[in-house]
Amino acid sequence: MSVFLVNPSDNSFGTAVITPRWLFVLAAATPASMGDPILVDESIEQLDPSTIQAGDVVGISVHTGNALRGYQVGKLAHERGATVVYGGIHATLFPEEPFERGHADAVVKGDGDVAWGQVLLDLQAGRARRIYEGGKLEGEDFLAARWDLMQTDKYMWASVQTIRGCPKHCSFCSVWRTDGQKPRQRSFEKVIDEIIDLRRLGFRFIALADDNFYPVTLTDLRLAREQNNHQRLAELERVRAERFLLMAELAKLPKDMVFYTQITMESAEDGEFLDAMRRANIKGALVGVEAVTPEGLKAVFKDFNYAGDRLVEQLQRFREHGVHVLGSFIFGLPTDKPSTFGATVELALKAGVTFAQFVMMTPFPGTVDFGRWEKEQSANPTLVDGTPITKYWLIPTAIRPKMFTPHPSMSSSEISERTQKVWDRFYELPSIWKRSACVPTLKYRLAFVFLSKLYRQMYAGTGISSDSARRKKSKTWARWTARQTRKFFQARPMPELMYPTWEPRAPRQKNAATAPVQITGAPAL
Ligand code: B12
Ligand code: SF4
Repeated sequence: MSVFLVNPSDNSFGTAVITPRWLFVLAAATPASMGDPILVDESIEQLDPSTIQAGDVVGISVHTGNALRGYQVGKLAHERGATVVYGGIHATLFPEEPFERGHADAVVKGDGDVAWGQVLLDLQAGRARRIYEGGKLEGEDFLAARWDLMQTDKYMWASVQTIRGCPKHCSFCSVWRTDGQKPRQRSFEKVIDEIIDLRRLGFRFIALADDNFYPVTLTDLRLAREQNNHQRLAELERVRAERFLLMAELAKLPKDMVFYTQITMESAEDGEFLDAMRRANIKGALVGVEAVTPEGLKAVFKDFNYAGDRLVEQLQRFREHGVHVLGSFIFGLPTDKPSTFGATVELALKAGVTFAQFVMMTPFPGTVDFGRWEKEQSANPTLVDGTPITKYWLIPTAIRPKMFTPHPSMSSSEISERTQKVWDRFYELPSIWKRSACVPTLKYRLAFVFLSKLYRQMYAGTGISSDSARRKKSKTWARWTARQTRKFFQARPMPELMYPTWEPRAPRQKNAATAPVQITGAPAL
């Protein structure tokens, strides 16, 4: 019996920007008695179904955007006589859908670090169940990824997770529901050991694949103090202290290492934290700006962000502390007007963000926005080719609408066209060249230009472009650019790099709320 793990994607570029971490974590969760799993990342190349034999097990991860391709992969694997198991955020939110659409034999909800091994052992023993509750594991139970199984010449950045969960509750995001609002932090020793594994292999660019790298704000600390909530204050301080310990250790790694993460805007007020990030070589962060007006921020429950000039100042503070910003902006909010598009891109340029993404409002399942929309649609559902629009991920990409929720004053095509213009304006060559001055040498300035163009192109090829001809052209171009760009990220492997010797630390008490792995439902096999 061979074990396959497949990361589904309709778009294969031959080279991928970031490693899909789950693939290498589940490889680590595969019992050694079953041998090394075969890893297939379709963002590099498509699965060859003929490699699957009857009796094999195929694990497939689905998020909402790749669910349809995931179900096709499940069908192909099932036709080859394999047992098909699904997991990932979409399967967690809709555990019945893989059975209805993707020939699932079993589904894992939640974290797979423990549950996946259990599924495989149960399958081997002929006692597998339909649904496994993987739960929300504590940080110390997260597994280190099996980087030894990675095709090192195919990725630009590797991804390491340091914390899971986010205390915020933005209306367009499901993370706080699926991953929980309580931050689950890995110990810094485990994170550093894994990063050393990667640097030894020749990876010096690492994405810290966290929901929110800044889980404790200065406001949280102040409120806990004002409320004399000693227990909460102690917990917040413990979480924060661990962040600083991690950053202090990151700072000791080889100087050529570059980290990148995702963070909330409030961190701009925390100079001590930003300085620690700079010392740790965390050179960039995706900051969810979302909207540039107070009404827009209110609409997405993100009124902890600032608007207007105050926002520009906040974004500039990151730069002042040596952290580059990838600003993330959403278009299509009910409060958006035609003038919002120009104002947003001008703000992004004025604030000096190094990269920017302008995404169309998408109601992701599990979010407040989705719940509201589903309710609105329930009386008289809109159908596209027989599929309710609230299940848009099941609509083939070629006919899938670009926008789902009608806007009060603009048509979907108007929003889409205006969004394209914003991308074009931000990524026009003179603007990119000006921004590229942030890197030291001509070689890196060229890399910056390539990366900017690739970023813009990959987005055009994966959803927001307006026609299929443009998508096809974008894909060919992105394939070529991705190959060239990867060369800039290559580094000399450092097999001589030593792992630090860690002082033992007292084990922490486990959180009683952490769900253990359970098996529910009737046996499937
Ligand atoms: C890092 C990250 C990125 C990175 C890297 C992506 C990559 N190549 O891996 C970047 C920045 C590129 C990115 C891009 C996008 N992302 Co993103 N991303 C994340 C983030 C923060 C962490 C993902 C991660 O690596 N986690 C670590 C691994 C170990 O955890 P995991 O994937 O959850 O896997 C565990 C379990 O789910 C389970 N599991 C997973 N698969 C399987 C399979 C089997 C068989 C089993 C048994 C178990 C199992 O076991 C694993 C270990 O416990 C998540 C947030 C999140 N909490 O998931 C969002 C998230 C996945 N992204 C999201 C979105 C929307 C996007 C974008 C569409 C954003 C955009 N507008 O462009 C793009 C899409 C890119 C694409 N085409 O895939 C959403 C997805 C929502 C949804 N319902 O699908 C999330 C949940 C964030 C959010 N705010 O809601 N993303
Ligand atoms: S968008 Fe970011 S800050 Fe908001 S809930 Fe999701 S992870 Fe947290």
